[in-house]
Amino acid sequence: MRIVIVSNRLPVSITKDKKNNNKFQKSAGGLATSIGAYTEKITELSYTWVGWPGIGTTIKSEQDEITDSLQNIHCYPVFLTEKEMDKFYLGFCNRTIWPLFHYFPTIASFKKEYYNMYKSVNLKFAKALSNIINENEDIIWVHDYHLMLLPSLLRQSYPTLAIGFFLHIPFPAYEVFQLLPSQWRIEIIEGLLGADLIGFHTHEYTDNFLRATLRFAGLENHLGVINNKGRLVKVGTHPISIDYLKFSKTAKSPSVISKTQEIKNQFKNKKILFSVDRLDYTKGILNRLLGFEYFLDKYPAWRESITLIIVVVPSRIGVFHYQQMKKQIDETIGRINGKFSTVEWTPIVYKFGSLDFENLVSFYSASDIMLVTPLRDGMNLVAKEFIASKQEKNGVLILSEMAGSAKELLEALIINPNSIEEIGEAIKKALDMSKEEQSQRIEKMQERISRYNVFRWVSDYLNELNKTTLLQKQMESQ
Ligand code: GDG
Repeated sequence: MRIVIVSNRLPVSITKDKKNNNKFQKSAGGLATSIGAYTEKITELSYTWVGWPGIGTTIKSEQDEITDSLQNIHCYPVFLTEKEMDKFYLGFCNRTIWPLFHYFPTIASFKKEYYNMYKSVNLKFAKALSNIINENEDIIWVHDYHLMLLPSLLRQSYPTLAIGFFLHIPFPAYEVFQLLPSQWRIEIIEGLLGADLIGFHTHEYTDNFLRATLRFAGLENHLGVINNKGRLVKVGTHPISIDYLKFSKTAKSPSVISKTQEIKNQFKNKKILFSVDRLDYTKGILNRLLGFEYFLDKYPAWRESITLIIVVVPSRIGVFHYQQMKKQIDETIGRINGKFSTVEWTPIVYKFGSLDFENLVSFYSASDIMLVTPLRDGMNLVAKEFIASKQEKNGVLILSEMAGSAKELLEALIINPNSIEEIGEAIKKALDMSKEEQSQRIEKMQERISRYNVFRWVSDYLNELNKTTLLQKQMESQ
């Protein structure tokens, strides 16, 4: 049995070094981190990862060379041209689906040329997969909103192939999904229904999808199972998790312990607030900054005794709303620092770039308060990673109720990110929380994440997929 993981991007990107040689670089983001943790750890796993390698070459000999070198690391490339990336990735994926599914309909663009390219790139993936699929031995696991038409495209050629689909972002409420032109929304639902199992992070997203399926495709479900013209499709909730041990062990390693201490020494006698996200308007970075400003205004005694360290990782810079968000973040940080800074103290320390893994864990470990304030987020792994890194069981997580992870991390201080006041008051509450309470809350969350880690997530998902295909076989033999 082989698992074929399909996602828009491979877990590595290829770039050119100075001598024009191919260089592999690990891809960032939630999908690569979570599935990557699984493929790295389960060494006996037979798998191939299919996706875009981050390079737009159209020269056949270069493509062959890249295909060969990727084979050694279980990857198979789908080459996308600049035009495809522009209209498919920056267009339909990130200007239509991403804003709409995160409840930003006013900035969603509904251009037909984007959708047409989305269809053609999904078809390109189906064709690329046909070069490697073995219908009787492979399990295909398609990931995320870039490839929602792919399950049914595969199903047309492979009636008995086991196909799973997982959506990493929210599936929106019926009224929001309805904003998609009628032909597109029905094609997307039918596209997904080509899978045997469709997974979501939370019950809300699952219910939203089932309702959309009923309203737009007229298909009812029984306990999450849909009978799609004689083929069973299971729709289920599978909240993604993290490699808990990787974070907890790293946090206890000598080099991270010493880096953690360095950070604490650098911000001596100050409480450290920390946040890290990809640059994205869904992550609520501006609200977080304004919440911190509210706090400093309302509780002046805390000035000079607290620092917010904010890391923003560059992402989708080609999309206008991301450039605009970057500008607003820069300006707001400048304004707040200008308003409160003294000769000895800068309230916000800002890095636009990424941290290596050890540094990331050291910052999680050194911080007193973690701010996770998305306006909408499928799950949010950062919140879980912070908890796993807190091996001293000190610190407080402030978490938006709009993140899927708020359904599991019940002991966090849950806030509504649209309320600047709620964010500011939560900071105060976190600072006032006793050490005992911090530790009790963290322990409960750690217990949950360590039990339901990313390995459980993958195995539960694949078991469920297996059960659904068996049920289908039973039904056919009756
Ligand atoms: C999508 C959904 C869902 C970030 N900065 C650095 C860094 N990261 C890593 C984090 C974390 C990942 O990137 C981000 O994952 P999130 O889940 O927080 O967010 P998205 O990228 O938007 O992911 C999300 C996820 O898919 C999985 O289903 O949870 O809702 O939007 O792992 O650690 N890693 C390093 N340096 C950084 O500076 N090393």
